[in-house]
Amino acid sequence: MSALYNSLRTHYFMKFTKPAKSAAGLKGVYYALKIALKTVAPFKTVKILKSLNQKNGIDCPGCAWPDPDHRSKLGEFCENGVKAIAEEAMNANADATFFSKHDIEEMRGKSDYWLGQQGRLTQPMYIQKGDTHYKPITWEKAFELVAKRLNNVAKPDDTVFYTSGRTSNEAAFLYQLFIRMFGTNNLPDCSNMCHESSGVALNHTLGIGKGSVKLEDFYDSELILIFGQNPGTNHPRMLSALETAKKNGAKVVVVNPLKEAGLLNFKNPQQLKGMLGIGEDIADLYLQIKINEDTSLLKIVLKRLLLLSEKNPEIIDKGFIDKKTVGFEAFQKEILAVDESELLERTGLNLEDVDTLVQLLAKRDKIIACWSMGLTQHENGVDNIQELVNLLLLKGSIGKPGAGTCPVRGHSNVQGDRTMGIYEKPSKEFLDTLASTFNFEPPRKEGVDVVEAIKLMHTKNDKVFVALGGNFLSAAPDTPFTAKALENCGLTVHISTKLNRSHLHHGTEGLILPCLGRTDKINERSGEQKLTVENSMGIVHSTRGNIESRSEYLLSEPHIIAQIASKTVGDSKVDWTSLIEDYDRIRDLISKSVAGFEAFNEKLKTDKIFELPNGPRVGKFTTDIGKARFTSNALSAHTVETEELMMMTIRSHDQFNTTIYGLDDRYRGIYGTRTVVLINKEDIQKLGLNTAKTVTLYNDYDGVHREVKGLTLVPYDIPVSCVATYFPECNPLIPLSQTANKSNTPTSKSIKIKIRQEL
Ligand SMILES: Nc1nc2c(c(=O)[nH]1)N[C@H]1C(S)=C(S)[C@@H](COP(=O)(O)OP(=O)(O)OC[C@H]3O[C@@H](n4cnc5c(=O)[nH]c(N)nc54)[C@H](O)[C@@H]3O)O[C@H]1N2
Ligand SMILES: Nc1nc2c(c(=O)[nH]1)N[C@H]1C(S)=C(S)[C@@H](COP(=O)(O)OP(=O)(O)OC[C@H]3O[C@@H](n4cnc5c(=O)[nH]c(N)nc54)[C@H](O)[C@@H]3O)O[C@H]1N2
Ligand SMILES: [Mo]
Repeated sequence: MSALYNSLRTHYFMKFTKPAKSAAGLKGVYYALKIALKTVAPFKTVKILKSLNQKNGIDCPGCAWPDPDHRSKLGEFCENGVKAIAEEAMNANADATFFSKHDIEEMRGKSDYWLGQQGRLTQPMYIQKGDTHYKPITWEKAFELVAKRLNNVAKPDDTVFYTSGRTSNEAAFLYQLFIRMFGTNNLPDCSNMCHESSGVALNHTLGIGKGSVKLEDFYDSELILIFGQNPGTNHPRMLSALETAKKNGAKVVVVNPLKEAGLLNFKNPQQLKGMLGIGEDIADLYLQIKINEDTSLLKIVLKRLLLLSEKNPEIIDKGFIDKKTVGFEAFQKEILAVDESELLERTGLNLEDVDTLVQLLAKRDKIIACWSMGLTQHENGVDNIQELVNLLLLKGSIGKPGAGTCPVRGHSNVQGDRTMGIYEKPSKEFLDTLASTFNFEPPRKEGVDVVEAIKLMHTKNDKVFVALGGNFLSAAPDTPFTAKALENCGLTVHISTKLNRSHLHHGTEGLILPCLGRTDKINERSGEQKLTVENSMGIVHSTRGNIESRSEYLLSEPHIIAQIASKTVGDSKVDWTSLIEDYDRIRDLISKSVAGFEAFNEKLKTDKIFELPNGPRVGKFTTDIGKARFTSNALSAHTVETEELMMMTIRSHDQFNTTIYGLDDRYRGIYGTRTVVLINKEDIQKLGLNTAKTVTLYNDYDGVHREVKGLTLVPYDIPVSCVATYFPECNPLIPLSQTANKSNTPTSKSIKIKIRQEL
């Protein structure tokens, strides 16, 4: 396992400067193009960028932020979108010659950055335990092997089918249909590690696991709250929406332990003013809260609003509360009893700032609450979101223009994949529809999520693991444990575009099946094909790559799935091969099976984009009781002992999840390294640490010693007793046992650690 750790310690020329106070501008465009032109031919870059996020063009494979109706003439993409397409469209190929030159052991010693830089996978590859190298295999043999191994397992539940959120609706639909015909609901996906807490909280309180706002709501809003999100890096085009909102008079409040540049000031590179370096201040109030104390803050705010409303009843929306919600009395009783000063101390904030937030809320009701991983990846992640919903319900701020919930999604089609049935806990209604449409009895037992899947595969029982995209090993917690889980499988199959660490910890047998990506043209018997995706706000639209395939061997994701399905479950109920001659046929099946997709092909032809049904958006709460629920929510149970610190694992500006574009985190002033610990100066002093020497982070959850070595301390503006490190380098410190209540999401943003100085 030591190779696994070694590979994470890559130091180039390190440099630390003051964090930036503004994001984007021409500098952003410059950096993006610099990265793109280093790896992609110029004509290809231009061709892709011209089509990126345009109607009938390529949907950006980066984040899921929606496209505005009026696309900018200067291109509708951001710096990190350019990096995403450069990563996919790069000229280099990790082909059969590459694999013959590099053995598994050697590749395990390389960084994630190096693995990505080797280029696109171009040919199916196979390896057996004991072999040193992956070797080419024909598609025919690969499909037969997968079918044979799947059909040989003792029971269908001895398999795990993972999905990452870049997969199209068409691929996701075929995949889940095939898997359920095969006989299991073991469909873990990246959502389990991401917005699962949002889905659970929103379903329970409002009746749908998705957000309620549309892009236009930002332009109408009076107050936008941004909790635990770093849009300057992870959703840069959201900054344009915030800029417009501010011009229209909205106030923006940010709650985040770090002062993130994009939330301070934004120079819009799509506008002349921004190009000239004139920016718009974004946050009117910045609350630099301690890690996982958002619910403490919200409880104080809720109490103050309730108290104010005793004299000024219009501060809360009693009409809305009476008509549309349940549970208000219990909620009110709980909140009025909280001890403000105790809560305030936990947050590390000052009362004056908290009161400014209360005043802003008191006078407004067109309020949007945005959040991302800073709220979901904690033990009380579901509670965090439910408390935020309480605030919106109190103000009557859901189901009207300019107001509502906005969980800002991660992967570009993660929301669509769920809509298509990628879920280990499918509803009875969804399974009933599949049963009647396709004339088979789907499995009714709930399947495993990511954490449960790792435990299942660890049991040394020759499971079969299939991944439709993603990098299961590096994304999951407890890296060495997860590596063992993959190695214990009988067969591991990765349908991937790029080489990653998951490929290097294969089962008794391992397959890499290379596929076409978002930017590639898909040609099938009936001609060129388009695919579809759903953005973060429930809007469905098409995406069509425009680059000719680089290799005769590459197949699309739907094509690979249909072939595996045909060979595994046969063609008697679904004619898999005919479906992939013309993807309209897949969409016809989706029309019959998924609510909101009726006449799918016709809608795509006439309207190009369409909106899925969303009750809360129109003030209809689709819970089992037909009303929204006020809830009572837990605070973080964490206490850090002396010498302990609370760690959050976050993304740098130069990465997309486990894909590392570069070694800089420009906005945070970190260059040439990813093995860092952002830490408050006071903690450095208190713990007597020397920043000139590296440190080891460690913890001992469940009596198991976990550590990551060779990290550099960076004194940073972060609350005391909190530290930040990068994902995935510090995932070995996250125990599999630390997950959120009710959503089972790994608590990647609140892990207790200690620091040991290295000699
Ligand atoms: N370029 C790029 N774009 C991406 C991605 C990427 O890796 N790169 N990833 C995509 C995916 S899958 C996702 S899910 C999203 C992720 O998008 P984000 O959620 O923005 O990503 P993280 O880096 O995990 O950042 C979390 C933010 O939460 C803050 N935070 C941490 N703990 C707390 C807390 O306890 N309370 C509060 N209030 N804040 C906290 C951190 O300081 C940080 O600013 O982005 C998507 N878009
Ligand atoms: N510690 C810590 N861990 C985390 C997080 C965190 O904040 N902290 N965040 C979590 C979150 S929010 C998420 S979403 C997960 C992400 O988990 P994943 O989605 O599993 O990880 P990615 O890094 O996005 O996957 C990258 C790989 O996907 C493949 N790929 C890229 N494009 C395509 C494509 O078009 N088709 C196919 N078939 N393959 C493709 C490439 O081979 C690439 O190497 O990680 C989670 N893990
Ligand atoms: Mo995510």
